[in-house]
Parts: sequence; C-alpha cells; structure tokens
Amino acid sequence: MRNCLVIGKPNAGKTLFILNFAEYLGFKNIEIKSIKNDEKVEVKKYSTEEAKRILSSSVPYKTTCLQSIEIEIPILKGRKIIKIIDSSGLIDGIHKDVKIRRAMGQTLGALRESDIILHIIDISKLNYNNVIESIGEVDYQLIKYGAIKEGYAILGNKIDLLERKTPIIQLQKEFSDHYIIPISALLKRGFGEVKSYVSRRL
Ligand SMILES: Nc1nc2c(ncn2[C@@H]2O[C@H](COP(=O)(O)OP(=O)(O)OP(=O)(O)O)[C@@H](O)[C@H]2O)c(=O)[nH]1
Ligand SMILES: [Mg+2]
Repeated sequence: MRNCLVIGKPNAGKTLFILNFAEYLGFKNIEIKSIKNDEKVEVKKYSTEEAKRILSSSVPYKTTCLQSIEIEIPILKGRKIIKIIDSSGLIDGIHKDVKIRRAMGQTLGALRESDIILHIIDISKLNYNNVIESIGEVDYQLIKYGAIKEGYAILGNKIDLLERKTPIIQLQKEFSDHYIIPISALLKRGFGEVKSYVSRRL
C-alpha cells in the first residue's frame, strides 16, 4: 500500500485537511492508528465529526505523533487503498519541550519513507511582498527537499481567509517548479485537484 505523508508547521491545518478529505471521499467513520513516541501503537475509531472536534485545534502542537488512516480513493480504473499519515508540526529551531522535539524527529523520519508528500502551508499568514522571508526556514527547507522528491506537492491552505488571490500568485511565482494546489481544509475547497494529484500516483 502506498502512503501519503501530510507535513507542515503547527496549526497549518494538517489534521483538519485529512479528516475533511476523508469526508470528501465519502467516509463518515474512520480508524486512526497512532504511533506513539515509545513505538506503542494505539488504534481508535471515530466518526469524522468527532475526530475533528477532538484531534484538530486552534492551539498549535495538537498532534504529537504520527497518526494514520487507511482510505479508498478512486483511481483510473476502480479504487485503491492509501495510507494517509498526519504528523506533528515542524518548527524553525529547537523546541524546549522534549516531547515535541521527539514528535518532530518522528515526522522527519517519516519523510524518507513516504511515497507522496503533501506539504501544507497556511497562506493566510504569508506576507506576499516577501514570500521567502515570511514562509520561514522550515517550510523553505521542506520545499527544497520537495524539489528532489517524487510525489511532492504544496497545499496552500486557508484560502477562505484571503481577501485577494495575491498570496497564491506570489507563492506560485516564487516556487514555479513545484505543484501548488490552493485549498481550504475547512471548506473542502481544492479537494478535487488534491484527489487527482494523489490518485495519479497510486
Ligand atoms: N479558516 C480556516 N481555518 C482552518 C483551515 N484549516 C485549518 N484551519 C484551522 O486552523 C487550526 C489548526 O488546524 P489543525 O488541522 O488542527 O492544524 P495542524 O496542522 O494539524 O496543527 P498541529 O497538530 O498543531 O500541528 C484549527 O483551528 C482549524 O480549524 C482553513 O482552511 N480555513
Ligand atoms: Mg494536527
């Protein structure tokens, strides 16, 4: 089974994206497998609504370990199961909390083993006059890594908060070698394009 890792800074919208994407693909109930930092595996069943309430938060560092779901996705002929992996947010520098540092190490470890990487960037926070600087070091390094990795795409999230399209255009201009999909994880916008991108790689 191919896997798809969702990465990005804390609060970028990774968890909400995955849960709403599962809903978009027709799933009302999901099973989430958490791989704790001590390697213990925990499996829990949720309705997607319940999972959104419990696992997504406006407070950053909500996800503190790899959490995967297996869902079916339509491909050219039929459907295929894919593992979508949520991860804890990455930050510039070193976090003071050892638990969060370990969680970030676990995210970085998963990068190498992933077939598809969806890098979520909150574009409502970008300063479109200076995209590179406002994007920060960690997102910049992930984008550089993505340039040499097959199956890497950027999801420019929270487009529902934008008054104008300028941040999307600037991001596309700055990183023209990359595949960038503007989305709203909240309103499920851009999900058709994400589905096509992922299913083309299965
Ligand atoms: N307006 C808006 N809010 C969003 C969108 N996507 C996520 N959010 C909000 O952003 C906050 C963070 O979302 P999460 O999905 O928990 O973020 P995360 O990237 O998983 O964060 P960590 O687990 O802390 O790394 C929540 O309050 C979401 O409701 C979006 O497209 N639009
Ligand atoms: Mg999360």
